[in-house]
Amino acid sequence: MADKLQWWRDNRFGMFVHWGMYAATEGYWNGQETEGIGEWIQNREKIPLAEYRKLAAQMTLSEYDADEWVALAKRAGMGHIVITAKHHEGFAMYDSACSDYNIVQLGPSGRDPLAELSAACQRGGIRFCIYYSHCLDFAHPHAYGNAWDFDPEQIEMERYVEEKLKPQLRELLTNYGPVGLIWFDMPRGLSEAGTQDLRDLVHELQPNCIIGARLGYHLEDYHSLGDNELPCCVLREADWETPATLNDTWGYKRDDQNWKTPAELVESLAELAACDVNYLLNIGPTASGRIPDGSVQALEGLGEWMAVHRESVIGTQGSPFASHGDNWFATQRDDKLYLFQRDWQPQLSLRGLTNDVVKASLPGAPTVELGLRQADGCLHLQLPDAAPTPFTGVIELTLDGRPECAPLPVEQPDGCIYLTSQPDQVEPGSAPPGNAGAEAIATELAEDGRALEIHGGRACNWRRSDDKLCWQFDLETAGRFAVIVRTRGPKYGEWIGGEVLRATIGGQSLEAELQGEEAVNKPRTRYFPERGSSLGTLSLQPGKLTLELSALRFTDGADLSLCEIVLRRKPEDEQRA
Ligand code: JFZ
Repeated sequence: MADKLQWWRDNRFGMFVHWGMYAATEGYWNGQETEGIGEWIQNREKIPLAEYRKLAAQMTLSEYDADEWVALAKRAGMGHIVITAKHHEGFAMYDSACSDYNIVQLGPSGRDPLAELSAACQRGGIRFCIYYSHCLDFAHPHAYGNAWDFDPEQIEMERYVEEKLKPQLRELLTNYGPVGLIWFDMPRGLSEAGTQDLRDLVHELQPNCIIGARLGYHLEDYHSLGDNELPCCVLREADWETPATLNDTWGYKRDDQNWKTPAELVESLAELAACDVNYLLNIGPTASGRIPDGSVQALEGLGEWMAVHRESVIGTQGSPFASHGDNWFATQRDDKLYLFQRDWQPQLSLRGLTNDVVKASLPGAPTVELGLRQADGCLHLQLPDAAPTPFTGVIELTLDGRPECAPLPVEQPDGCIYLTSQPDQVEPGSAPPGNAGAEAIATELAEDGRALEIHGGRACNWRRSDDKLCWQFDLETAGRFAVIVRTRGPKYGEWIGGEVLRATIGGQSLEAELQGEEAVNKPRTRYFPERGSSLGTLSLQPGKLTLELSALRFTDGADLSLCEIVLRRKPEDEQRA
């Protein structure tokens, strides 16, 4: 069966567009700047429908040029655009016959922005895709989300499903040409059978349309990480995507100028590609259809990097390595391996690759000769002192075949063994998998009905001291190693800690309280504070070893969320060796 997700995997990178009447408020209500993400303003401020609908008059589209949007997306290296046909507010940004609460009926221009974007995408050769809020609809009395105009006790969701949801899906999948994917969001109130019905309806109308990302009941074709959440390791078992903002809102807010820099965007994109995860990066246009300057600048900056390094990201697969180093990660395509350096260093050495490297070059300086040496299982690259191009550095390797790597993590030349969690199937009581993954042995559900699980390469919902995580790794030379665990705090919050963890390797154990004495600086830590805590030092003998980790004490009110473990060789051993 030809895989209908292949174009999406190959694209790697898409543009998200949050555009609706919330844009007309610019994040202000009654002259006051509002808190939170812009597209939720009606809900947050409990704005009556009768008043909110007047915003339609300001949706002039006077600066809207769909071809310009498509051109910007293409310059940034994006292969598809996902636009909000209807967000939670319930206002259709297209010509809908089944509800006059739409831009063509109520807006001053009479234009249908979705029709224009669909046509522009076709002209530009990129995929047109749709976001549709399928359960929250602040304008319909029988959908969720509006408890100030309607009585939630009276919701008969079936009525909303038949009166609006299904008819609008029919319109969208009939009148706007081929739709690459439809992005559902915030499942709530639908049964599994009702959700399956939506899937069937989409497929009846457009068999090749991909169903993403938050339909519900795991009935999506691919899954979504949390907003702006970057995974902690390669997610090999399923298809994933990270939806992300350029500032701190999806819908336009005039005064949110907290733009990510092109450097951050490049690093996030490259790292997501290395983790086998797609990136869906948002713009929030104004009521007139203008893309904010901060967004344009960020995307243009990213686009300059992409103009040189596109090949290292688009159409690649995630890293073949069992784990990455702190300063490098990788993607692959056929016999090519792309190495990324976070901070440019003239020497890059790494272990775990078993191929012969035929050629090494810099896409940013193709004529520069690089030093290349492979000895004792280690690859050494000698690079120019300064990076040839700004942002994340890229080295292209041509191998003697497809990349082959050691199946277990090994010690890197920096003296560290990095252990990350794979989202493997959890089989209570089974033996540790041989693929460097963590295995969660969740014996019983915790009191809140949830069990320890691996999500986005992180161990979470960890509540029981009889749960255990195991990793295997290969150690070549004996030594003393510090065991450092990296755990994460709540989104936008403070790192907490205070838990007591026990690590056991080959019969020796360490126990310590998490103090968070080490900083962790990666793109994934921008929204989620992450710190490293040492559990102490163990003497290890060479061989295939297993680390077991359990939690002896938890911190009230905090979620123990484990991102990564680092075994770091003590320097005195290096000197002796
Ligand atoms: C949803 C929307 O409510 C929001 O307005 C925006 O459209 C965003 C892309 O998606 O918000 C969510 C939904 C799910 C998660 C986070 C935010 N999640 O699973 O972490």
